[in-house]
Amino acid sequence: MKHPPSRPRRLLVAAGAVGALTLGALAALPASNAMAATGCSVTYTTNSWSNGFTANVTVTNLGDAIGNWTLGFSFPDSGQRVTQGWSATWSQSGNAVTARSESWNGNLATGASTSIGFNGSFTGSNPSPTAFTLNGVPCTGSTTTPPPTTPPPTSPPPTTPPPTGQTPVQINGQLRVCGVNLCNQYGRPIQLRGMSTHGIQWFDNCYNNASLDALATDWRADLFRIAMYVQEQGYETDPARFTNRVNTLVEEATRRGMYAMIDFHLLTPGDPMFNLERAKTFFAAVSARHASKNNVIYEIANEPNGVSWSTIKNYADQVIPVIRANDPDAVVIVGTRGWSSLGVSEGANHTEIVNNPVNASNVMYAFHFYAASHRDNYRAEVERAAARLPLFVTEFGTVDYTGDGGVDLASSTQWLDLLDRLKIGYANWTFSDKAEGSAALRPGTCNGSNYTGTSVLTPSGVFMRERIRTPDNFPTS
Ligand code: IDC
Repeated sequence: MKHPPSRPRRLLVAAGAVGALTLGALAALPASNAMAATGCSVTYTTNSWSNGFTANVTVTNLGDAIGNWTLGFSFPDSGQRVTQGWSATWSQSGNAVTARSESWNGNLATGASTSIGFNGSFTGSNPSPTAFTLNGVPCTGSTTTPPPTTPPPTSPPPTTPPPTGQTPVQINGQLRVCGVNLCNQYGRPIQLRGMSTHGIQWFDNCYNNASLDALATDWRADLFRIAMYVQEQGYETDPARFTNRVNTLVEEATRRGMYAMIDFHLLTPGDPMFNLERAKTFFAAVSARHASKNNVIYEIANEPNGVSWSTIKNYADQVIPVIRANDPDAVVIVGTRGWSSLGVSEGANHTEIVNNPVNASNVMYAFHFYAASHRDNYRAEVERAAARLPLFVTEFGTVDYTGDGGVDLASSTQWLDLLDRLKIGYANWTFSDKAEGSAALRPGTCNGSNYTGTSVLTPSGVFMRERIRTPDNFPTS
């Protein structure tokens, strides 16, 4: 722990805010340490179901700035367990729980807060812990522990509408996976809604100032997914050119306050291992370039197919560390078996992931659907999976799985209603003018300069623009 050189001790109102050092210990310490003010407050809130729960813990440092921290508390009931934590390294011994800061959230200035959390299980009751310590000092600043009997909220608490004139990234900031959700900088679950490019090797002319302005301001999209095919005349033919183009499009999304999702669009062959070295090279480059941004999401494998989950996991376990080495706090999305169907299209289901998740935190799993082809059994699987895994629909179509045919309005509406309810983010295939049903722009649109309004849109585009324009619900406290 680093302390600033000696300076007057801050007066703290909260009782016990100054460390519990004895006078003798004070005398023995160098002056700078003796002057360090300590103190903290913690809020601990839970949402529980039959015998599981999610706990969100906000830690506020009331003392001098610290460079790393350890939070400690004890579960009141012996059956309570931390099963999966995030935004800290969690451990448990008996009833005692410890959460150690990560490299990216260890620094806490005076008055600064950080939100961490975990999924837990319990056998008897699930009382909230009442005593917390930060670096060994009791957090008496004001500890809020709602009574354990509070039922989980059935609908999100009312939120202040976001200030107008702010972009999705200004409002939400750095995102983080929290339990099965994607949370914003206030630690609150959000849903991102946006569009995917078509293959940038084919429809590059569709991504220009006018079209991206329209996406940000007329469509009010939160998210822009950049589909960089690896094969089919994509990345493998000219890695430098495609890396540059992806970087430029990330910058363009950033300028407009949208989240940028970098899609390593592997598809044929479906074995991600075929592209492992390319993926490492590509993600090392783009994560270095965008490390300081707070709006980049990495999708490392579009649609693995014909391979087991353990092969996909093996790929992910090698690619994620490459990204994390440069950009430790970015959310990473992992494709799933059977064209990112959570395994369903190849006779499996999400439990193979639950039983063998990737070796990293702050990770989500991709689910893709095409509304005219994938219906109730896929929706039911998403609903089951969403209770246990953080999901992101990084690609879907309103049409059939070929990307063509008519819009299935009924199925598309059912899907999007489900995703809205579960707060699962999505990107629609495609913001392009290809002559196929899934394309949002009418053929020829990208030869012109107008991308706003509905006159340039296909039926799929009209439907998607309306869904995406609907005001966001981004909590700001
Ligand atoms: C489709 C495109 C189509 C292109 C084809 C082959 O819509 O124009 O010719 O790819 O590259 C996916 C894939 C996505 C597919 C889409 C529709 O991720 O690349 O795009 N789809 O078939 N998975 C399921 C459907």
